Amino acid sequence: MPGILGYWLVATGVGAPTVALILLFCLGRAANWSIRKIPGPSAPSWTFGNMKQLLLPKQYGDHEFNWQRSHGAVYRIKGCFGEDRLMLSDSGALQSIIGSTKFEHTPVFHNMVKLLSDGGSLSVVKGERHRRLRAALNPRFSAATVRQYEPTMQNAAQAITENLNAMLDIDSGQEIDMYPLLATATLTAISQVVLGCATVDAELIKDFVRNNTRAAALTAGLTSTSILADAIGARLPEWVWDLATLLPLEAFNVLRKVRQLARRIGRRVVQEKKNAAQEGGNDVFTQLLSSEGSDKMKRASLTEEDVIAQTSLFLIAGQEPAAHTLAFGLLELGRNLQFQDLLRREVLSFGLAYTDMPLLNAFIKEILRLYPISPLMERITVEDTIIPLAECITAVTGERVSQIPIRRGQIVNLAIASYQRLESLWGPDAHEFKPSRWLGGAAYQGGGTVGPYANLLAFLGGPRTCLGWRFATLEMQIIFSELVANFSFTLPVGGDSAGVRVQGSTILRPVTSTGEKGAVLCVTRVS
Ligand code: HEM
Ligand SMILES: *[C@@H]1O[C@H](CO)[C@@H](O)[C@H](O)[C@H]1NC(C)=O
Ligand SMILES: CC(=O)N[C@H]1CO[C@H](CO)[C@@H](O)[C@@H]1O
Repeated sequence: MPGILGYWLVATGVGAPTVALILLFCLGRAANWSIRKIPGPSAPSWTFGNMKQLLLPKQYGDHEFNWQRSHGAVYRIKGCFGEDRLMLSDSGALQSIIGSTKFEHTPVFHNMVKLLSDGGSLSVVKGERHRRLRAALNPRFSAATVRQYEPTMQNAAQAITENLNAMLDIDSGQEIDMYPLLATATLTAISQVVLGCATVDAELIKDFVRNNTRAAALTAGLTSTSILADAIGARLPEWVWDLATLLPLEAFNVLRKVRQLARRIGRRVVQEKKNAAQEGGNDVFTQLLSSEGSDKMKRASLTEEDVIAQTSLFLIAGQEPAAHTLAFGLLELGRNLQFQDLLRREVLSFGLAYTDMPLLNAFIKEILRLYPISPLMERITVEDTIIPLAECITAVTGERVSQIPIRRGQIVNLAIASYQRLESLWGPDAHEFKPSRWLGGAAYQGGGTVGPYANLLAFLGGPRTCLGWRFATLEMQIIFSELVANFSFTLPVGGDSAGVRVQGSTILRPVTSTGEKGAVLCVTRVS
């Protein structure tokens, strides 16, 4: 995502002068005494600090997981231009930050999401507006409501089977990129559940997806330039971002197109619902606009525009993360054939409800633990505050520290992937795929309250907990079951070296040997 400002800087040739200006600006910033006292790795350069190591590793975590081994769950790294940053994987610190109103999305994240979705989308709005919008949407994603979406998800899952059956030569173990099939399934499920879009022009949604894929391709890769650009972008006022997006550059054109298409889809759907004589459908938009729903909307002071403004966010947040996670899951199954067999046996045993399948649920937890698609999130403090720690650390001065005071404007890194691999919590085998850790009570039990699900932070937690976490869990139960019941998956010849790499830093994505997003597996029908 964050490549966009870098793209802009390079494309307009303003990179160098801007960098120089911002350098002067940053040099003037007062150092934060307390964070300085926290030990951390040395930085290879002043300009980039540790950011290139953190954000441009060959494989996610190359440096980060080593830093955690040598410095523990709280350490300091250097950002660009001498900035100090906290890296936090301490459960107490993470829990307190994600639950606190004193921490917000950083400007870079905020403006990025605003570009991709809409100024009025749930992920962009803050404070009271966020609370009200969330309160109106939460009931549509409660445990009971999500269960009603099961048939829709099942249809989407069965469509993958049908597609595969059409593609496969007779039981040949053919190499197939599973990613596009998974992405189609998650898009179908989310658009039907949210828009109920039986009648919306499927072509519009296809255009939306194609433009969104193009936008992602134009802005995905983090580079040295985009890292500098983000360091600068963090200091620019929001109106500069808003103005920048008006520039006639391809990336911005495509992003504008994505937003326009989403609004067109949203507006059409809302219009259709209003014209429909009968209130039908339990899709999210219908429910929000229905008489009972619209009472709620009035109470929440939501307008039709507010509903329309969620279209893009839902179509993106509801599709990609789930498709990535599913792809990581299939790849692990391809790597762990014995487990795959056991899982298949469980899925095929008669009459078990998804919630009663121990291996399936252990598997899903293990995949979310090892592959949180947002492995590293940033937050900024909006006022001076204190971060409490679950475990004391030792400052460079030798003093023991159980809480860290930080100033307004400080950026902290929520090291979600690191937290989920902390050996002190998850055991010495924390870096291994081992679903059985969830079976014998060996997995970290936490205070029982870290994140919404299994003490994991893959769905974050607090007021900005993933709205769709129950939806996503059920969807994964259904899709994994369907696929494992009907097909077996193995890694292509050459195994990991030819097949799979995890790549990315703000979003974990499965990549093929050629570096493109994908999950190539040999697929065989199970008779
Ligand atoms: C495995 C799948 C998924 C993962 C790992 C995931 C993860 C996350 C994370 C980490 C956030 C917090 C982002 C932040 O504030 O920094 C988030 C927010 C969100 N997610 Fe998900 N998500 C998944 C699936 C879904 C699905 C299926 C939906 C839609 C039904 C969805 C809708 C949302 C929305 C609307 C937000 C914004 C919440 C807010 O700001 O209040 N997600 N998700
Ligand atoms: C983006 O959407 C437009 C329709 O608004 C479509 O004509 C165009 O082909 C799409 N772009 C891509 C890259 O698919
Ligand atoms: C086409 C096909 O064989 N589909 C099967 C996939 O697995 C599910 C679950 O076992 C079956 O119900 C389908 O018939």
